[in-house]
Amino acid sequence: MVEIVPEVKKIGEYVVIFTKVYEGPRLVTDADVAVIIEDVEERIFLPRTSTTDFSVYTSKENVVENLSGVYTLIFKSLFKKFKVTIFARTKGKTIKKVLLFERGQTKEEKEPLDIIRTMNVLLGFNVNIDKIIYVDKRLEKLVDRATRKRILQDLIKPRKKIDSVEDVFVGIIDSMKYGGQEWVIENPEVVGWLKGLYKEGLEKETKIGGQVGIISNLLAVLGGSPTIYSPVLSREQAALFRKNVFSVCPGRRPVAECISTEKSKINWVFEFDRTDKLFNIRSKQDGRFIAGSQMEEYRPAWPDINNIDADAIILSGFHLLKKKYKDGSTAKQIIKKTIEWVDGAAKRNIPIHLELTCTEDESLRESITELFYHVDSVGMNESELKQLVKLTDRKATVKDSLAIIKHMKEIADRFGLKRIHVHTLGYYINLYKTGEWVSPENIKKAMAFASDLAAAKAFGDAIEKAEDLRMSDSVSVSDIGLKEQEKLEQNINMKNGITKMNDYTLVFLPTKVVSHPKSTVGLGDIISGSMFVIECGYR
Ligand code: 8BR
Ligand code: GLC
Repeated sequence: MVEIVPEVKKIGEYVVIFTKVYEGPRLVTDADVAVIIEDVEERIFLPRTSTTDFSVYTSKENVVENLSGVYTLIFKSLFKKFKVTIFARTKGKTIKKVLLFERGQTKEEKEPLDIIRTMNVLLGFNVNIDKIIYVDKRLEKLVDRATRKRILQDLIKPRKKIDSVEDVFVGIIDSMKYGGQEWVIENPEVVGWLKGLYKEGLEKETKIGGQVGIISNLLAVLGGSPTIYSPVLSREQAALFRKNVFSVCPGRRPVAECISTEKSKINWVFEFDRTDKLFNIRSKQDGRFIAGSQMEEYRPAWPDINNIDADAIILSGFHLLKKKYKDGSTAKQIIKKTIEWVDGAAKRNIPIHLELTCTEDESLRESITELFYHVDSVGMNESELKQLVKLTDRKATVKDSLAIIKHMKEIADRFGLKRIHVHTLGYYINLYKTGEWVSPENIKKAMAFASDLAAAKAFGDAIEKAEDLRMSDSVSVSDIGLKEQEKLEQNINMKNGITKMNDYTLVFLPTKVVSHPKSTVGLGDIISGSMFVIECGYR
């Protein structure tokens, strides 16, 4: 690994920057080094300087001299606060470091992408295949009159789980009315019916699914090399991963070398937008309904935490645990084992985030909350927040940011969380134990980056390379988000998106929203996942 090790000194009106470049323990004496200095207050650039013709401009007065591998730049400056960006090129590879110089001290300033590229992130345990299905008239034609009648009847009191084909339709329509949901398939015959949808030409595409699959691929696209743990990994699942995603099996190896099962874990995702209709019932929003299959093998048996090298951990997938398995083990036992594993990671000071998903079964939801006492952070959308609060307060609402904040605070207090994050269509809210995480300014940077990612993904369907992030440049910030911001400024004394609430600090960000998104499945995962990783990089 190549690393830039800089030292900045201010002597009278001169600034001296010494830079060393290391490749592992070896000092690189023939690197090309370029330095850009930026006055942060006045936003003035000094001429860029470099050892060779590496940079576009070089000035005669300010030259980086290579003194046997100590690249030295001396220049005159009265700036009190400035930013130094150092580039080093060796063997055709260029790396960058950004420093902020203020009141005689230097501090490293990291950019979100640099963090993603350098953090060791471990993600466990849900990886699945998402079969994306069109919601249109062709779907209606698959059921006869009598079934249609039953669907319309069942809509009055949905079962919130799938025992029959009717339940799949009820789930789609209920999600169109009240927002995206995920129900578990309890009858294997329905799986057969869902598998047949491709023959009807209703299957739009096959994507990687599950929080672990989605977030790890995103980190890899942006230049990271995350590690996953998945108890179920078929050849078909493995083929959907980017090449720089690794897996523990048990050592850290390329995903393709860690195939553990023949059978894939498959979910069916019915994506709809606000113009879609099913049996003349119109959708009220863009969203999706997920029919989730259950599998005996789909339960974690965590690898030894002491053999794992991680700077941050993201956990998810507990919503698909079965209450009871054939060998007699239960979801509760699996969660208990997970807690022991989490405590092991906590002893090693590795920050741990739990990402929630729609969990219809109340007792499973209740068991999942046991994990809250042990992790540092939890993340969710507003409907998942509502499901959580409903465990204790049946009348809970999440109608606006004030209601959401009230519930976030209750949960943070109840479980002693260091961090809780909620994303909605239009704004994100994060709540932190003051002084126990990172500065609100850096948190805002992480939130803004996550919003750009979500906008780019909604706009273009997929992010294939880091440059695709630019697609978010043309997307504007949501009016709903801006209105809620005003409300919070008036009601809870928030300034610049930040306010204190007893032991907690709240950070609010109105976010970019694409008016006609190409796809919405997995957006929440990339928002929560990228934000948490970047914040960990600022710790
Ligand atoms: P979940 O996947 O957890 O449901 O989160 C979905 C999130 O995706 C929303 O909270 C919202 O922030 C984001 N999102 C959606 Br849905 N549609 C979007 C759009 N059109 N533009 C930007 N973000 C969107
Ligand atoms: C849940 C679903 C998975 C989907 C993901 C998207 O994990 O089980 O199928 O890809 O949510 O957020």
